[in-house]
Amino acid sequence: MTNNTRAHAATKERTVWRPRPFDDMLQTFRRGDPLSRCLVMGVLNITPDSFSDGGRYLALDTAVAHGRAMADAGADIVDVGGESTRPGAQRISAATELRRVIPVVRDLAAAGIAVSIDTMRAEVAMAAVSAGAQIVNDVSGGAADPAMARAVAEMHAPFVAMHWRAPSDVMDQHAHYAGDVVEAVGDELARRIDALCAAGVEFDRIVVDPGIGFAKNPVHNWALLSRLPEIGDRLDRPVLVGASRKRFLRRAVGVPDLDAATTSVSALAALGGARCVRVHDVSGNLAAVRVAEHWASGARRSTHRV
Ligand code: PMM
Repeated sequence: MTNNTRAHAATKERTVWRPRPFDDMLQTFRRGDPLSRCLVMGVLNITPDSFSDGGRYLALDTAVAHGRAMADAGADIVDVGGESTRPGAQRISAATELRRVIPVVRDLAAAGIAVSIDTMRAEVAMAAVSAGAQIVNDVSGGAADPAMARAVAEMHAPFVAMHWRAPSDVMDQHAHYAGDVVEAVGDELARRIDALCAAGVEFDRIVVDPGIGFAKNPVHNWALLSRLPEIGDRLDRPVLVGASRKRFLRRAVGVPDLDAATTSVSALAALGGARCVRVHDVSGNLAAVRVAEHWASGARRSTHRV
């Protein structure tokens, strides 16, 4: 390769066009436009022990192939995570997390795919954004790492702040709410948003998540899902829902294949105003949110003459 062709290849790599679905969604939300289609975020866990896909994508080529396959199936965003947060999971080192996620983020972003980084560490978030990630998805909402809020503020990245009370190894001990769980989660998320904004994070770039399955029992999860509009209205922020294949669904539906239950939740969540669902089965959930989109626009149109 000559110096010229090398420079040309480098320029091409830098200028690869990448959709920015989260920014578009945040803008739509800011303008108060009617709900556009709920986004579909595909889950890519590069971990040995996540409860659904643990161990399947530890090799770089299989991880990248699965990320690409989800994008081909219609995922708006691929969410790359290197640390399991299943109940009981122990923390891993930053070095291990970086080694797992950064090459995958780099390859998917270079392929023009919108990537989010699922991490509780500022160091990992910054490295992932440098490698091409557009969104920081933190299950602790910035509470696990005191450096996260400043890092997000400096990077101007959209930030998913999930409701979280404690690390995964002890979170089940924190599934107690004195009063109404929906009010409590709303209050705790409101305090988290205040802390993030005090550290410089732009309010307009925050997306909230009720944290299904995190320090919640099934009753809490169903209350939060069935009252999503209250959470979004109370916080004046778009809502993301991550219920895919989670334990409480198995108990509720009583069948081992949880993708059908997840797609039902996605359709109902989208009708309840969720702006993004984080899921394993992209095509099924894309169909679900498209049905919800038509359902909602059918309801709007039926009040006018067509
Ligand atoms: N759940 C998991 C991991 N990351 N991120 C957000 N924003 N919301 C979630 O509910 C969420 C998340 C754990 O589930 P997994 O093991 O299937 O990734």
